[in-house]
Amino acid sequence: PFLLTSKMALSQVNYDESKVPPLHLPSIFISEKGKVINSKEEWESIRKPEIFRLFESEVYGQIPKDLDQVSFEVIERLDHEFNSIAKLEEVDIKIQLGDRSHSMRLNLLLPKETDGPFPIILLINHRDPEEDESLAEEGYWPVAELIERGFATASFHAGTVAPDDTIRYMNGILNNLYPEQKEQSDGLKALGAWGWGAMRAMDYFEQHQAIDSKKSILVGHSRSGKAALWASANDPRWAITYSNESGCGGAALSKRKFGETVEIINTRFTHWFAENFRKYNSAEESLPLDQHMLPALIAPRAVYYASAKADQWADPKGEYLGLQIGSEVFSQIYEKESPFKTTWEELNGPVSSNTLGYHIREGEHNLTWEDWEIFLAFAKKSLGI
Ligand code: GTR
Repeated sequence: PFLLTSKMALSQVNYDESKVPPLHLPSIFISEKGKVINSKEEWESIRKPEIFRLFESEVYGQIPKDLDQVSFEVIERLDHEFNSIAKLEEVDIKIQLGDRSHSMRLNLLLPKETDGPFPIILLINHRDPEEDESLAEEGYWPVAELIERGFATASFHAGTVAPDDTIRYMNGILNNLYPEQKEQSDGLKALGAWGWGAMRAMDYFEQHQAIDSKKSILVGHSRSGKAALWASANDPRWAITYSNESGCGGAALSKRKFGETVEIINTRFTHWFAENFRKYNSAEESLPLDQHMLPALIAPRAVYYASAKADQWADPKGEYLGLQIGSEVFSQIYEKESPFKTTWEELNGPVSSNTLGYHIREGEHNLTWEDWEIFLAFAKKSLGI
């Protein structure tokens, strides 16, 4: 899908299961000092903060939490395509920190029929609807269907916090609010910035009378799915996190080196991950963590993954295994039963409990109505609606 440099010849991209190295994953339950973690208290006070810090320093970089003030300027618009069923709020969220400030745009649609409060679905969007007119048809953000099912739904464009560009990514919150992060090897990068954007959207939902922010769902596809997972690990306000085909650096285990690898992603997308992540280019064995630990950081809140069969670049098996192994924190620490009883090879149709779920569908890399439909059945069950 892109030009590989001579150092990373195409032949190095592995799609052969028999060539996947034996998996030696760092244990979720053994602390850095070698203590075996048995209880919720030990998990939350010892191991969970250790793992969080590892992801922050070695993979994604920090998401700064400091800000002085968040304010909202809302324009209610009537001239939009969903006017017969939904109210549209265009929200400019303004964040101030000392004498610095940044504004980001959020679009929120609320069902018109009743007053709510409505459960809320936020989509982090890195695709441009103006350049990509097929978006609505495919179901990437199926506003009408979500509204008809009684959800409020919102979306912000990734570029409103950090442009998705190797050079221009700083022209957002990095330059405007957190310039000191640019000098740090574990400093904020684009994926973290998009996660930060989701937090500011949540700030708006929390004070909105027509929104039930306790019934909140954060959704991201692919690169935005990576951001959604990291956002939710940083922000306990999300009830459900749905990562669609987020692959390398998201749902999939890096140490399998199947499809996209750490080196490839760090070389093509130098603006996504912390600088420290580059230490693991072609050296996944030395990673002190892997992506099975990311859903563990979100536990006991609900986590859902989806894959597509033709999306081998994102390593569907590595995505399933990551969630399956990570689900041990849900079952062993929080007594939430894991639905992932079957091996990958025996998997046959969507599997879910109230807290965890997974599906794989036919077809290519995309977020489609089919994905939403299967996911929404899980979401309703999980939220009890
Ligand atoms: C690809 C990238 C993946 C994934 C995808 C997307 O080019 O290699 O990691 O993020 O883009 O966002 O659609």
